[in-house]
Amino acid sequence: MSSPKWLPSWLFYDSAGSRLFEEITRIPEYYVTRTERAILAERAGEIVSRAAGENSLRLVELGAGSADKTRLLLSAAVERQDTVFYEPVDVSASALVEAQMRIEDEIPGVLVCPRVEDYTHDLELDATLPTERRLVLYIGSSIGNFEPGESLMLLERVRAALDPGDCLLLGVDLAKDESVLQTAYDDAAGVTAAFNRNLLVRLNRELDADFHPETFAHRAVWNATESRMEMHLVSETKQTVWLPAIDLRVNFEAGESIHTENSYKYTVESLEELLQRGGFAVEQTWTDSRGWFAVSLGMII
Ligand code: AVI
Repeated sequence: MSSPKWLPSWLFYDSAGSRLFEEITRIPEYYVTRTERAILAERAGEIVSRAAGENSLRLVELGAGSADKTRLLLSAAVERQDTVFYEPVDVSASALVEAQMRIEDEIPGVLVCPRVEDYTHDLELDATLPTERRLVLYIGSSIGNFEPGESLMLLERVRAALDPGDCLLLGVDLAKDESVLQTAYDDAAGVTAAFNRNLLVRLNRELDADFHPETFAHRAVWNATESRMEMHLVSETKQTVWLPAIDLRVNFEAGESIHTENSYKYTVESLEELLQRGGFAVEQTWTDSRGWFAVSLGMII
């Protein structure tokens, strides 16, 4: 048992967790999704033509599509060319089927070619025509949930799957006033708390554990040294939890925490440095008027 205790944040995303995350994206305090959407709504045409140059564009998305944000870029691409190939890459076949139906239904001219792949381990893309360029989307601040070394490895893996002229659009949340971050990760309606505790509900169901999720308090903490928001579940009592499926008993002191998530916050400089270290030349970075979120376009040269 490691000390301090931690659980990997990918465990959040069972079907209930994915629904709760969707709900988080709509709560007033969670500015992340709507701020990135506003940047893309204003800049989609510019981003697409910058990435395409004189060529036609094929969009690849890491993850099964961030709904209306992806739609903005696809619509901008369809305005430039009659048919746009869109390849969402995800481990979940059902999420891909859902994205395919939604996108093909809503944006005539987009042909969806889903790829069931774990892009955090491997990424293989089809060869493109000489007149085509790829634009890979990794938006939604998803990279923020990886440790710095993992983020770099992920970019290097993406780069290895691309050719000169291909681009990556990376969306990250920027470091800002602590109180804004604090309320975004600990909202008044308790949706983020439910999202965090759902991890224990999942362990109860899948590993037959006997966590009492209501005895764990949701804590969101700004770690300025590491430039990240942390989420924790803090045991309110001294207790022992049993996970029979893996024959494990875990003791908690009152006040002891399980660290469940890191959400790294960048600066424009650290974002551009990450892209460069990952092998991309920075073409342009766009932010919103408050400087809360950034999307940056990197190209392989
Ligand atoms: C998915 N990811 C970008 C979210 C974030 O902001 O780090 C997950 C999240 N955790 C709490 N609220 C939202």
